[in-house]
Amino acid sequence: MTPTSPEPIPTDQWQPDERFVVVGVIPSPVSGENLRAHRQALAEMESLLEAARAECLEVIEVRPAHLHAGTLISRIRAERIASHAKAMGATGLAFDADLSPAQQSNLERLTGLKVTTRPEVILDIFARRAQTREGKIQVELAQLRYLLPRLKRQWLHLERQRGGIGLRGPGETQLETDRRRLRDRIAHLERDLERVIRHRETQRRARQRSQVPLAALVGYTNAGKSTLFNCLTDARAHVEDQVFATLDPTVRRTSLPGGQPIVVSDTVGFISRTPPTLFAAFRATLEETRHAALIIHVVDATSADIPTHLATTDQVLEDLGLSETPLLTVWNKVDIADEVSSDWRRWMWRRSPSLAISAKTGAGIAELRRAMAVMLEVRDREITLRLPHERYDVVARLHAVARVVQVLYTHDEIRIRALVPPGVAFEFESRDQLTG
Ligand SMILES: Nc1nc2c(ncn2[C@@H]2O[C@H](COP(=O)(O)OP(=O)(O)OP(=O)(O)O)[C@@H](O)[C@H]2O)c(=O)[nH]1
Ligand SMILES: [Mg+2]
Repeated sequence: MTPTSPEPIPTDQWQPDERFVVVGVIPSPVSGENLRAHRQALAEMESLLEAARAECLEVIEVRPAHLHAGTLISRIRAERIASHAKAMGATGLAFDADLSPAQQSNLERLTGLKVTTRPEVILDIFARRAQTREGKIQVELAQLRYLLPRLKRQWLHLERQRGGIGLRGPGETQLETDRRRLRDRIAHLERDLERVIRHRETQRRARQRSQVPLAALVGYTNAGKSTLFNCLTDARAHVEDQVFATLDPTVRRTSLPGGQPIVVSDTVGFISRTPPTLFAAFRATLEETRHAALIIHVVDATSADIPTHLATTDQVLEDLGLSETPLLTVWNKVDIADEVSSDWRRWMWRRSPSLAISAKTGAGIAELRRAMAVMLEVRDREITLRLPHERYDVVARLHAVARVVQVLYTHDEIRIRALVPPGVAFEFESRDQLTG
C-alpha cells in the first residue's frame, strides 16, 4: 500500500465543440489496393471522430513525394491546410498517421491549430466509454503512457489556452516535476490493475473448475459481436452503430443443443492500427479470451475492407497466442450484405469453417449453435478414475458418453482412463479429483 496515492492527472479531454479537418497522409508510390485501404482508414477516422463526439469538417488526402522528418508533410503544405481549415472554422487537424511527439508539437507550432492523431482519438473514445474499474484504470494508464513523451507539447497547449503568448516550453524544473508526478501515478495504477487482474483470475479459475467451456466472440469493431452475444445468450449487452460501443468484457452462461453448458464472452472490438500502448493495456481485458475453448470470429459481411478487418483480428489472435485455438468464422449482417456487395462471399469460401448469419434477424443462428456444439465436442478431456467394483454404473456411464481408452480391473478397484467431452466432464470431475 502506498501511504498517499498520487492524484489523478487531468488528461487532455476534448471540448464538446471541437471541429477537425482530417489529414490522411499517403506515402507515394501507392498501389491500387493500398490506396483503397488508406481511403477506408480515412473513412474510419471520420467514424472515430464521431464516436469521440467531435465533428469532421473535411477529409484532405496528402500524397507527399517524400516524408519530412520534422513535420511529416512539407511546411508549406501544412500551412496551406491550416489556413484552409481555419477558414472553415476548424479547431484542429486530425492526422490519420502516427505522428512522433516532435512532429506533433512542430505541426501545432507551425499551424497554430490543435493537432491530434488516430491513437489520441481512440484513447479519447476509450476514456469516455470505460465503465468498469479495470477498464478505467487501463485507459488512464494508456493515456498517461502516451502523454509522457509528449509532456512538453501538452504544456504548450495549456499555455496557449491561458492566452499565453510564449512558445517557450516550461522551465526544466517544472517539466521534471510533472514527469515525476506522471510516473508516480503510472506506478500506482499498475499496482491497482494487478490487484484487479488477480481478482479476475480467481473468478476465471472457479469457472474453469466447473468445466464450462468458453466461447469468445472476437472481431473488428462494429461487426455485430454484442448483437450476436445477445442473440446467443438472451442478454442485453449494449449495441450501437458506432465504433467501440463495447469496452468492458461481459460473460454469460447459456447452453447449446444437446444441453451442453457454455460461457460466451463479448469483448472490445479491434481496429486496424491500434495504438500499441492501448493494445498493451487491453491485453488484460482479452486475457479472458486466452482461455477460450472456441473462438468465434465475427466479420461484418458489409464491410468495405474485408481483408483489413480479417487481417487485424487474425493478428491480434496471433499476438495473444491463440492461433491454435479452434476458430469459427461467422459472416454477419447477411440480411443486408448482398445489397452492399457480394465481396464477402469470395472471402468466405477461403476461410473454413465459415458460416453466414444475421445476428439481427436470427438467420443461421441455429446452425451456428449446432456448429459450436460440434466444435466444442472435439475438445475432450482426459480423465483417470479409480473406482470400487460396486460402482460399475460409472463405468457404464463412461462407455455411454465418453471414449474409454483403457480399463484395468485389479483386485480391489477398477482403473479407467477416458476422453470425456467437456459437456459431460463435470459429472466425473469430483471423482477425478478424489483420485488425484
Ligand atoms: N443489418 C444488420 N445489422 C446488424 C447485424 N448485427 C449487428 N448489426 C448492427 O451493427 C451495429 C453494430 O453492432 P454491435 O453488436 O454493437 O457491434 P459490436 O461488434 O459489438 O461493436 P463494438 O462493440 O463497437 O466493437 C449495430 O447498429 C447493430 O444493430 C445484422 O445481422 N444485420
Ligand atoms: Mg460491442
